[in-house]
Amino acid sequence: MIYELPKLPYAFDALEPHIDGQTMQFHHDKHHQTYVDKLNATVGGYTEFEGVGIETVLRNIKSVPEKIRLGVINHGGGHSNHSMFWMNLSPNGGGEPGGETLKAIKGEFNNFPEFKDKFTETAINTFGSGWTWLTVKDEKLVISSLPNQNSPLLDGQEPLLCLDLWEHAYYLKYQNRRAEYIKAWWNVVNWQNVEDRLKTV
Ligand code: MN3
Repeated sequence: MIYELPKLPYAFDALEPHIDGQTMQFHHDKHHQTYVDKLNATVGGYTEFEGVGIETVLRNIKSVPEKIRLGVINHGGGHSNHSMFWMNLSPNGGGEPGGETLKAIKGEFNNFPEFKDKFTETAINTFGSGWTWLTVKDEKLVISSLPNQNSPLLDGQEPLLCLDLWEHAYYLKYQNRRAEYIKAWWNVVNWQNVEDRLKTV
């Protein structure tokens, strides 16, 4: 087994009432675990993956054997995206960022409310299953949605903040009310984690 499910850095119900404990438990223990299991099944027998983090693999997707490349994009993307999603959230999250993050947001989107509106609108308008991302691309902040489990790392972008828009991320509590889930998610965004990521780009 090359890849492992990371532990959640907080209790399942720590993000309530914004994201409920049952959703978190299924999402982490079942959905994320399945991506890890399928990724391990995909790369099983390929020794070149041993000791190589999934982010590094995705950044160098062209060197992954063609036969398993799509499996690595889907399941490796799922593993990488969810690992980041948990760290992007915190029971002490929400509010507005400071530091370099705020500076970068102001530089690209004028101010935090405009950034928040644009990210929210992009998320609401995402069709089907996918994620909305804040990334650094060519030294600029970019908001975009990507389908399925496609990682921005595949495209040379460095992700700072991600929002899972698959129905499994919100359906138990919010059913079809995706916009309500998106609105609630802002209350648990871990801006310190975003700041830490920005500093390593
Ligand atoms: Mn998910």
